[in-house]
Amino acid sequence: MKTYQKSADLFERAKHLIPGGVNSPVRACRSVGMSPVFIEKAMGSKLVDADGNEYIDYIGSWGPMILGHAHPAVTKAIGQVLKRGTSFGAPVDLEVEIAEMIIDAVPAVEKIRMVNSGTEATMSAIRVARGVTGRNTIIKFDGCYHGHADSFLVAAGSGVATLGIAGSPGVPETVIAHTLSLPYNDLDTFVSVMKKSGDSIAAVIVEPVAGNMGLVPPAAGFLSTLRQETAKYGSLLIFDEVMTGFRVSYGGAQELYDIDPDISCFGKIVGGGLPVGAYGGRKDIMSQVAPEGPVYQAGTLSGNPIAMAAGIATLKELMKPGFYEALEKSSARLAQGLEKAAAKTGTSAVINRVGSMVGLFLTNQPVSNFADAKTSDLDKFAAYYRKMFQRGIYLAPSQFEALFVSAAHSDQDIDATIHAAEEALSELSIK
Ligand code: HOZ
Repeated sequence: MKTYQKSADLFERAKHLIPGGVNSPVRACRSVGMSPVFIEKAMGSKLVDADGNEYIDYIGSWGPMILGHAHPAVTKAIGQVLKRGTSFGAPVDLEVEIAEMIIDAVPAVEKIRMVNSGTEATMSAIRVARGVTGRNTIIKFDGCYHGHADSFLVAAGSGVATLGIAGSPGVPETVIAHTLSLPYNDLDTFVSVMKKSGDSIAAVIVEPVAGNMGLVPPAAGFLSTLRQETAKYGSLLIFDEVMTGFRVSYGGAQELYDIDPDISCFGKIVGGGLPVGAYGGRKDIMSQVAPEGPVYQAGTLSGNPIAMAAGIATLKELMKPGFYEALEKSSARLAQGLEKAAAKTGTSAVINRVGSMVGLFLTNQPVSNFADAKTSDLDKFAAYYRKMFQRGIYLAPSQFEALFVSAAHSDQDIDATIHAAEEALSELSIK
């Protein structure tokens, strides 16, 4: 009989000390009617909680752990750099090395600035876009999430969608007055808004594959239309590749869909599981960033040596021949298995997948934007989540998050997951 007592005790203590007992909202598991478990350790595809329960993990720290947890090459690199110190607040060789690696991988990035999170990357990218264009307004898309900076908390995905809230108190109306949020994958609306307001748009920011409203791929022509229209009106196109960078292919979604954005934002994988973000783009744009240019952005821990070492070690593993092919194979195995499990149990479900990012929506209609995603049966999802959890499958505790497959997921892990899904869904269909 499994117990969760140590996690329950820790959560009780945490609730007195930390808002909601957690340091990021979704992990509180409220939308699936549960309390979180506290993680003791992780290895490969598995997590172990404070009570010793083991899980096959499909969160992967929300994306970074593409190699699996505690990969030996990454832990070794961290260990070696630790001997040199933990933070210098001064330039270090590893920053140059990772900048070279990212620029080599992503041709649209000619210069890059390392920061400490995806949120920092996107908020800095917007500042640069505003500084370069001299315009204030930005366009984002409903259900996309670009971190928690003020400008982005309009019709946002991820935790904002999970909590079912429109935005956030504390965000001045004068700030969000400069943000337009449009339906994802809706070419006509986008083109007509650009026709009317294109001259005042500083930037269009998009998740090229949306991973914060569940998983929603770009429709044919969506990203190329964003590219054409932004170029036409002198607005900058920003790809938020915090999730997709080095995930859907080594060169990210921009390589997969063959689009060159003006600015690209990264996070997650480039930090190998440590707190890292990055933004980069064309030389003429990035040369506007201080101290080369007037747009100010700074950070004490930016380019931290340990984080850079973890990122470099991760990217080196990803460069090995056959890496993405193998990941594609196991991700396809999972998605096909989930589709079969849904069909066999008579469950209305949509499985979306791009590479190793997968989304399962409990709805009977195709999901190509946030409104579609919201047709999902959230109560049924919560019940599905709990049944999977009981079977040792650790999914994102929200209908509006993606699932990440790593290189450490074996066929055995995936088949066990499909088997668990079939059992869980069949129990749900009986009720
Ligand atoms: N907002 C992130 C997921 N898209 C992190 C959620 C969490 O850690 O709670």
